[in-house]
Amino acid sequence: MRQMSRRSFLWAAVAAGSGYGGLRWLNSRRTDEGLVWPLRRVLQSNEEVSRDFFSTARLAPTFTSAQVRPLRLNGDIGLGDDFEAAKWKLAVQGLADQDNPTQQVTLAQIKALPRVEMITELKCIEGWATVNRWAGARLSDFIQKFPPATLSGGKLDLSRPQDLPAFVGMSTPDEAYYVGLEMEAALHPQTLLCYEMNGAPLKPEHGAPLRLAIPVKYGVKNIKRIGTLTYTNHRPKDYWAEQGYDYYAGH
Ligand SMILES: Nc1nc2c(c(=O)[nH]1)N[C@H]1C(S)=C(S)[C@@H](COP(=O)(O)O)O[C@H]1N2
Ligand SMILES: [Mo]
Repeated sequence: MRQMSRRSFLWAAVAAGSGYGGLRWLNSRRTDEGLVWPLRRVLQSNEEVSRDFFSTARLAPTFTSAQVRPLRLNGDIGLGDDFEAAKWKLAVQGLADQDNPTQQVTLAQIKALPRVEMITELKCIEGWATVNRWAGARLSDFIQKFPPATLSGGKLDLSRPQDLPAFVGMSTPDEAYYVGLEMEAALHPQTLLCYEMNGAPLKPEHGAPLRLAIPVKYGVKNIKRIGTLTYTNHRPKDYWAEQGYDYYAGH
């Protein structure tokens, strides 16, 4: 609530300032990463406010089975035909293992992690939303099983987030679509590496063999057909952020 009212306040401040002639002023400002700078600043302060209040205990709303909607399809960047699902492995980079910082993880290894189901909303920045049933492994369980190199060089301890790499980056196997996530979003209990949607194996157009479901973020971050997963301290590149959308993309 606090986050929402603070956010509404920021937008209201912009709206008030952009009344008569204000919009023309706004639109003629220098752009910063594809967006006029005053709006970019607002997104950045929203991000700071959201990150301050973000907690892995704050859950996105969940729904009942009766509220699940038929699959809705959007976005096929990085889902080209030149792909053999049977040969797929997830390339994981930035691992703690000094000798093998990059490893190939199989779907069987991901399915061996505790299976979690959730019914949550996928909200697209285009303005629509749908309710899906997801099944997969928590990304936090994956991170425990395939731990990143820590900053101290010591053993992974999730209660010391300051010792973890700050981000997780993911991209499609062809690297045409890619997203960056703050580590706290990656560790959120509703952030799942999914192999099923609405009770059936994931379909190719929805990202088979493995996609992300992250209901604390907009649809853009729910990357389909994950090919690589990278633990890093550098903010990973993000396809839609490069087009001028909010990098944080939380709601
Ligand atoms: N690889 C890939 N993942 C993607 C996209 C994309 O174009 N390519 N589009 C995103 C967007 S904008 C949305 S809204 C969701 C839609 O997921 P769905 O098609 O399973 O409903 O996928 C996201 N993941
Ligand atoms: Mo979207």
